Amino acid sequence: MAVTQANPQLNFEIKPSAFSKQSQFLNYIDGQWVPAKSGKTFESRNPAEPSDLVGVFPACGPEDVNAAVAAAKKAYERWRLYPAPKRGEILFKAGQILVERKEQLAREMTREMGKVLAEARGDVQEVIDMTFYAAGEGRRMFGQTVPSELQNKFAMSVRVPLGVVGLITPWNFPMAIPSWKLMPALICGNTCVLKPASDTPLLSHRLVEILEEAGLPKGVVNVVYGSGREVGEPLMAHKDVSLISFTGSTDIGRRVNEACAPTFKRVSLEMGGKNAIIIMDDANLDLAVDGVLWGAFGTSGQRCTAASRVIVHQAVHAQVRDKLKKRIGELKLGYGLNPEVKVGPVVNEAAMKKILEYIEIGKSEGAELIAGGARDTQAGSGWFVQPTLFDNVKSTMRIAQEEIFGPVTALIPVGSFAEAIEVANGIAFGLSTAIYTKNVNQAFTALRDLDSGLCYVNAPTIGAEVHLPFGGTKDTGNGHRDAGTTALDVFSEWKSLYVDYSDKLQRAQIDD
Ligand code: UN1
Repeated sequence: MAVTQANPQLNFEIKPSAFSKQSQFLNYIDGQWVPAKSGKTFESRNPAEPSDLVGVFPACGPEDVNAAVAAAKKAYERWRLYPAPKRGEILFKAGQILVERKEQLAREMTREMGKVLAEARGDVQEVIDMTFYAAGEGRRMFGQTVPSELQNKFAMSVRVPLGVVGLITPWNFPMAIPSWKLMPALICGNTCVLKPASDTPLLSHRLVEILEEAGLPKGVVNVVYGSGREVGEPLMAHKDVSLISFTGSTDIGRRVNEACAPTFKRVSLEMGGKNAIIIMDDANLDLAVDGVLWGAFGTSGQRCTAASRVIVHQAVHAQVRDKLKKRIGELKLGYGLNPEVKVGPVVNEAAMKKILEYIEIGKSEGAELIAGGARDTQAGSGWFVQPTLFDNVKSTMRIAQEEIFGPVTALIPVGSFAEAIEVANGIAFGLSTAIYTKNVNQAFTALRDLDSGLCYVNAPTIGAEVHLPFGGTKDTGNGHRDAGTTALDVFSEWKSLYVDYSDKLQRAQIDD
């Protein structure tokens, strides 16, 4: 792998052995690695250096989806009967392999998706956490045992799997988000067809290789690569698929919801965000500025939890702006394998263009550009956008309302706590919010009144952990949650069981 030779601007070493030589990758259907039936392929490229080809993947169509669903349907009949603690053992094994390969996987992730190495390690860590967490559920998966209203009658509820589930995952957490869906789906006894994002097929490939190595029976997980139109839509329309779990934009999520309606599929949607950090006049400002830098520019702002709004009390507005301007100027952009780099590229050229368009929209709306605002060609040949700060943004402006999904944040001055909450809630989304304050009354009032699925005090909007529910209100979601025990609710049905051992007809609800 000649990354250093291909780009002389890169002043750090990447061991050639760090990346595998394999460049052709295949679908995984019924335990076999197979090409697309059409023979078509697509490329995955390094966003920091697009001349670096990461791999070539099958570009699938409905016929490949049908084969994957058929394999999953066949495998379901055995997998549903496999005891959950035994399913857990396979996941524990997969977790151990993930621990051993963490560094290698993280490096491949930086290369394929662009996030800096420390964050790629975090992404893999989130997979490890989720895998062990879900594995443990194999010995819990609690239902309820309740008294019956009749004598000699036993009453309880158990979780049962749904069948074949379709998982459609984004590129921004190329392993973590597939794991949020795969691991709970598997522990519940479902079989899966995964369609990963076309920008990051390699990391899903790696995850499935690990599951195979850990002993997952054939057909239990199947992976089909390709576009939303050619793979996603046939999966959503398929009569043998019981659920679609989707993470991505609100626009696509709406289409997923509609596409699943005719077959009454369960649909779990995790969509956009326009997350705010509130900085009150009593906040520790240096801490808050640290939080904004991490929340807004971590993953180059490409998290659904990214802090793309900073609502700041007017008493500390100038101080916060000046501190942010200085600190943004110190952020080093570049290829994320370079340990000095704090901000990597955005995922592809189209994403870069969209972000740059939003920057133009911000300027034309009258927002004041304080830092960044352009493509950075010094950082490398890839899709680099300077970390960008707008000031004096009004809550009604498009840059304060719409998800940009890039390293752009908007400083919105407010005059009071009440106004801060109103502005924070005054958007279509409800994923994550944060408040910096030392006032405990204000902190708890914010936790009560902020309309979002995640709320933080004195920490930024990013950083959710796998054992609590992840998701949002309003246009962010449709009432489901990934992660935590709530993921089990997505991937299982409740079945209520009654056993009457009285040896006579007992009639519930009937007066005798
Ligand atoms: C996402 O942005 O899609 O809380 C997921 C966080 C991460 C997950 C983000 N643990 O920011």
